[in-house]
Amino acid sequence: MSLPNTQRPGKAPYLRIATEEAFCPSEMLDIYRNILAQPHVDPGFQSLMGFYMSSPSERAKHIMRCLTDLDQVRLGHMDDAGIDMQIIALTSPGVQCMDTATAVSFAKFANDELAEGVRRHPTRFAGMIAIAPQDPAAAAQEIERGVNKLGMNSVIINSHTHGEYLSDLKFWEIFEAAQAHDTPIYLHPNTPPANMIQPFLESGLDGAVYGFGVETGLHALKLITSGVFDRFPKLQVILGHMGEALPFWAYRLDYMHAATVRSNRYESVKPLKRKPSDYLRDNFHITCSGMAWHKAIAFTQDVVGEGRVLYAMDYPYQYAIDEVHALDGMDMNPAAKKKFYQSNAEALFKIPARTL
Ligand code: 1DF
Ligand code: MN
Repeated sequence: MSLPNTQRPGKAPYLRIATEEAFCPSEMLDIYRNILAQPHVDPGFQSLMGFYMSSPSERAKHIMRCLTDLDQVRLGHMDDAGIDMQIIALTSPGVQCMDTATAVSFAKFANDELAEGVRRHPTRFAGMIAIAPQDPAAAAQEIERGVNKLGMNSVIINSHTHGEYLSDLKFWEIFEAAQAHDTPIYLHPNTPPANMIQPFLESGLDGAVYGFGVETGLHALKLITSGVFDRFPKLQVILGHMGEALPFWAYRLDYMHAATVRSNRYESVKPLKRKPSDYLRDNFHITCSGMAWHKAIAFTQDVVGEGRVLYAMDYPYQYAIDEVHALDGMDMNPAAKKKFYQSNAEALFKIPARTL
């Protein structure tokens, strides 16, 4: 067994832009503390933030210290890991565990805080717009404000909101705004909702280890099968964690979705204009957050194209310098590697292109 390489990665022929990086204003922790003190707490939220906010473990303490910082702690870690730039989003579940009024107002507060951080460090940070799906009209307005007033060009949504999925028509105003402003939506994981979590929770599999991926992959698939992308053909959704395994499912999804439609088995499974995998190829971008694994990355590039697979670290949850060395060392042609680390992110998040 060799020790992980934690040497500072040197300059590379590309910028390293990490695209699923989390932050949390300390004011959000105050709101979370109140939610956790209520008599009925969502079991996923209790398991996730209840843990990080109270555990004396090194992991929890490291994460809490990094999350709240948008200055020297974060920049120091980025320098140590060779990360040129972070695309930063409010950490999961963001405002989606809050009541509607709190969620709408706190999303604005968090976006203002993040915009300030980006203004302090404009060459190192870019931000995603947090929204409250609880109020789709307000969410659409916040996307407009985020783009026009705060200079942010992407949206973060942490999967389900109180057990509801964006495949429900009542949320589609959000997609309309995202398409109109050309802002991709990062569909980031959340813990499974109360009516799904029990079998995960009893085995300790509800979090990033597996529950996140199952729940978020399901959410993305519900978007596809509900016809969101037939209605909003330019909409772009970003998935982390190697597409929450959907590229690996593509063949079976295509076959079985077609078979299900043909047999009229469910009222809810309507014909789509295209195959499920066609939407993966045209309406999704995929990051390698949590999956610094060349074979999975190469497979995904093969399924959705080199222009749609991006680097992410998932700071501070997976702050692993050795993974940067592993990805730098991937046997991948230099043009594709530059797209992966730099140019795809510059295009998708509208970052002014920089030379090295
Ligand atoms: C964890 C992982 C937490 C990820 C996250 O946000 C998160 C974790 C609260 O390990 O508990 O974003 N992740 O994306 O893998
Ligand atoms: Mn994450």
